[in-house]
This record gives sequence, structure tokens and C-alpha cells, in this order.
Amino acid sequence: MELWFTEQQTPDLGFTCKITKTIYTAKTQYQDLAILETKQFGRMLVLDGAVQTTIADEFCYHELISHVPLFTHPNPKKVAVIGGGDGGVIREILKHDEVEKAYLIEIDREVIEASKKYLPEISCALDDERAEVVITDGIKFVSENKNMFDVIIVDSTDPVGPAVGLFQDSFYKAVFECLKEDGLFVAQTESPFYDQDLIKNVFHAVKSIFPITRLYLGFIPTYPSGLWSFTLGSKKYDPLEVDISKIKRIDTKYYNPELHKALFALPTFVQEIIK
Ligand code: AG3
Repeated sequence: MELWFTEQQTPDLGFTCKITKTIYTAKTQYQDLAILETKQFGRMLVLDGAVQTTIADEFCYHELISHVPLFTHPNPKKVAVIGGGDGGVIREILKHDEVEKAYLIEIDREVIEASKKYLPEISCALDDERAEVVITDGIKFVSENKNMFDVIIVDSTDPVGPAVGLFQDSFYKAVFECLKEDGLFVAQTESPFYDQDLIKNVFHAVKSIFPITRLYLGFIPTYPSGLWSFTLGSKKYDPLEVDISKIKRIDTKYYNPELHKALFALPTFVQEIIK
């Protein structure tokens, strides 16, 4: 018998994968969690029915959300990830030698535990001595800590359920305060094809708080429409002013220095969204 998993990406569109095994399912305190073995993408983490990451394409998302901010900041020593319990962003952050400490601020302990057990390729750096896991609400953490980080990366789920607050103006204000005086942050901000209002609202909210606000795009095959956006807010450093000849070569499959600025070149319909 064939088994298929479908994420209902919009009320009128599904993304369907053939699965060979349901590896693990749980109802956590915050969400429904599943680890599936798919034919096309290998093991897949699903939260509340939405694909979070897969072994085959996780590098696209994790590299894009990590290396753009980290290579924009000249000396990122203290970095925080809000969400991202699978550990993929932490793994990428720790490829940067100057990083002294990377904090994972995750609300749902069970995401971390399931990822450690079933997605070791992604979660492998969580036990690194430079990584520190804090189980708490990201909004609370960011509000309670001031002037602490060089870079903050918001690796949230979609703006429904536990992540709603991570897309609100008050959260971006708290992120601003939580960053050092020359700090910067990046948040994943969904698909420019399906989530135009969200991108517009986030962009303008960030722009009203941070001196520099930029949107960049990447391709993530398993996410709605494949085309994905990231919003960067910075107090001082502009990703478009980076001297790319000084970017160190690290082991990546998507990110490279030549792409660093090119990612910010937007299709006309995306320029329109943030105008
Ligand atoms: N966080 C962003 C996932 C958004 C996907 N949305 C969807 N499938 N509807 C991914 C976490 C990876 N560390």
C-alpha cells in the first residue's frame, strides 16, 4: 500500500510526498510533531502539519538564514537562535570560528529531543561546547535580556500557533534592545508568492525600528512555492556593503560569497511588496 503525506499549503493547494514510514509522532505541549521517512527528501520534520525541514533540502534554509547575517557582522561572538529546535541553524553558526557562544532559545523541548534522536545530521552541533540550549519562550527571553547579542536569528514556524508573537512589532522592538549597539537580526518571513501581507507588515515594522532593513530570497524546495523570504534588520552593518573578497570560504552547499549580495536582488513583484 502506498502512503502519502500532504501539507495543505493553502486552502486550495497541497504538497504531497510518498512516505515509507512514520518514524515518530507526538502531541507536545505546544504542537503536533511528526518525523516521517519520505522517498523524495529523506527524513522530514513536520509541526502542526507544516514541513519544517528535510534531510535533502535543509541546507538551503539553514545556510541562508545563518551565513547572510553572520558574514554581514564583522565579528559575531555571541549569537542567539529563537526557535530552530532541530539545531540546523546552530550547526551553521558554529562553522564560524569567531562565534564564542550560540544560544538556542526553543519553547518546545520535544522538538529538540526528537531532532536529536531522528535527525542527527541536522541536530549534531547541539552538544557542541559552544552551544547552549535554553528551553523558554523566545519572546520572554528577548524581553528579559538587553544589549546581549551580536546576531539574533529567528527560525520560527509559520505565524500561527506558538509562533504568532514572533511576527509582532513588540517582538522586533525587544529584539532591537536585546542586540548590542552594532547588532543585527534575521527572521524567516515566509513565501513572497503566498504571504505578501505578512512580508509587507514585517518589513515596515522592522524598518520603523532598525536603521537598515533588507529583504532577501532563497529557494527551498519543500516550502510553500519554493521561493522563500528573510527579513534582516541591522543597527549598523549593511549586507550590501560587505567586502565579499574578505568572506572566508566555509563548507556550504548553497551560500557562497558571490551570492551574498545577489540574494538581495529582488524580482519586481517582490520589490512592489515592500515599496
Ligand atoms: N522554520 C520555517 C518553516 C516554515 C515552513 N512553512 C511551511 N512548511 N508551511 C523551519 C525550521 C527549520 N530549522
